[in-house]
Amino acid sequence: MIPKSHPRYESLMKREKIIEGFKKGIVAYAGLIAHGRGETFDYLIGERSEDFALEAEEAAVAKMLLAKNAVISVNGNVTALAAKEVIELADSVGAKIEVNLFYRSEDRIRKIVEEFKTLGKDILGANPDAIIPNLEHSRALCTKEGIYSADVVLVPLEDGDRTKALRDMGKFVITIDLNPLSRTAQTAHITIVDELTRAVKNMIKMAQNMNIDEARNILKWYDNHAILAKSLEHINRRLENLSRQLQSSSGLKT
Ligand code: PTJ
Repeated sequence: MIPKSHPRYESLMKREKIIEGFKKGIVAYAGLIAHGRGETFDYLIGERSEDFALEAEEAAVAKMLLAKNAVISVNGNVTALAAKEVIELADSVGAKIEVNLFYRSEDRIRKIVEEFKTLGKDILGANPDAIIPNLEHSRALCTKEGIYSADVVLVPLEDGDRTKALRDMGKFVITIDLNPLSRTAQTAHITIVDELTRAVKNMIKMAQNMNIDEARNILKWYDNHAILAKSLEHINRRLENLSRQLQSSSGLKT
């Protein structure tokens, strides 16, 4: 049991959720590694939603509100960390949810579908009837009603290949990825460089307060390359400041 007073309570609780998800058979082995990679980038960012994240989150909500068929693609890590919040976001922007796995197994698909069902939500993906072109077979499986016919797809914690394949199908792709250098981050139309749970919670609030005119206006000004550049500048500046602080106190007795 992690005490609430622990200075790293939030981060440790997320880690517990991933471990719990792994024990339940929802999270893949590689999901444990992916989470650690995310933690590292979150440490560098400072574990809060910075302006470049909030701006991208606003644009993502705007795009989903304006979409004809928006779909949120969920995998093992997303389910373990934020299934409840993802449902709330989907309901706020009128999106469907579809399970789509990198390390696909029928057992994990079933468990993820059941996890959402327990929370009161039927999701797509258990019975795929379409294929994303130019992707290795099992990862390409999707549904006509969901990802295949979607105009906007949110793919949090995703791999670059599928992001590119979805783009090549003409879809508008949004991702949430703490690593601004990942292929997904570089390939998506909107890249939210923020921790999944924080991002989704922010987006739920934004969706509740945004009308269609505001959504259109937000998208007019959005520039994803500028957002990625800001995230890298932020990390760079933060590390320089931390390094300067250490240099100015060097020589002091510990
Ligand atoms: O459940 P599956 O089979 O679909 O597999 C899911 C994983 C995540 C294992 C799979 O998609 C994978 O291997 O992903 P990658 O290539 O490791 O990419 C995951 C990205 O998400 C990395 O860039 C991480 O930095 C980032 N990331 C990890 N945890 C978080 C995160 N970004 C935001 N919030 C997080 N909590």
